[in-house]
Amino acid sequence: MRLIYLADTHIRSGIPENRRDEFLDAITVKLAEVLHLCRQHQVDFIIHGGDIFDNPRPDQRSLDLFRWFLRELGLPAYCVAGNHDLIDQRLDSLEATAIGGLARQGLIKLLQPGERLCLADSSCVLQLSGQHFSKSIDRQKSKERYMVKKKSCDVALHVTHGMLLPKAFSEKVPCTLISEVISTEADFTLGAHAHLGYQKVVGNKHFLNPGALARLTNLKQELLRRPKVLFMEFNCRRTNFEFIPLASAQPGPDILDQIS
Ligand SMILES: [Mn+2]
Repeated sequence: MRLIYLADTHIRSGIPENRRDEFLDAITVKLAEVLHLCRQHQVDFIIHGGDIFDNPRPDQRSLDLFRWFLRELGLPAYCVAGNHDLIDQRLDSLEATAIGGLARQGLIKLLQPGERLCLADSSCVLQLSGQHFSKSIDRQKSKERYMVKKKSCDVALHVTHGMLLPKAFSEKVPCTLISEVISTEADFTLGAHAHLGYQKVVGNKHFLNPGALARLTNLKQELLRRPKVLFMEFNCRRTNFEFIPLASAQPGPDILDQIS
């Protein structure tokens, strides 16, 4: 069983403040490369970690681009909602958003809180669950939204859109540290929302975030970072994973304003 995980595409037709290129063209080229990678690696499905769009009700060009991507992909696309996908960051707005509409049309499958999907082929039984963004995701003491129980499967994978981090970067930003959720039974916790990404392995538990496909700020790290996707392969004997940098992503200094 093979999959590609991507996150934080922030599809929009307007040009973000710190970008100097045509943002929608740049994201189109990257999504075309993701399609190519999906074919090359013969994936069975993709997972999107949220912030598909930059706005809960994107304009037609943005919507058309993601619909084109899904049509060309022709495979299941499992998604969680990011804060940008929700109206006022409210989880109860999901039905009224663009991604709520895509789910109703059967074009994407939203991983709903508490739901555990069982995806099986001849090589592996995978448990897939997810957690949309919510205002309380990083404010709960129990951190329960990052926790899953593993049940009758070879591998458990949990997708989250919250500020899960190896270490805090600011006292002002609520976050959840990986060390606080280490008792999860998920073998792989896939992160989004933290655009710079990370890879942390504790015992046999993996916490992987390839980082945002879109670079929106001109932080020094963003100038240096190359957007990536995560490829994963499971079978009864082993699990493989690899961060794949996108060849189509332009160097940061060519597309981002640099602070003088
Ligand atoms: Mn984001």
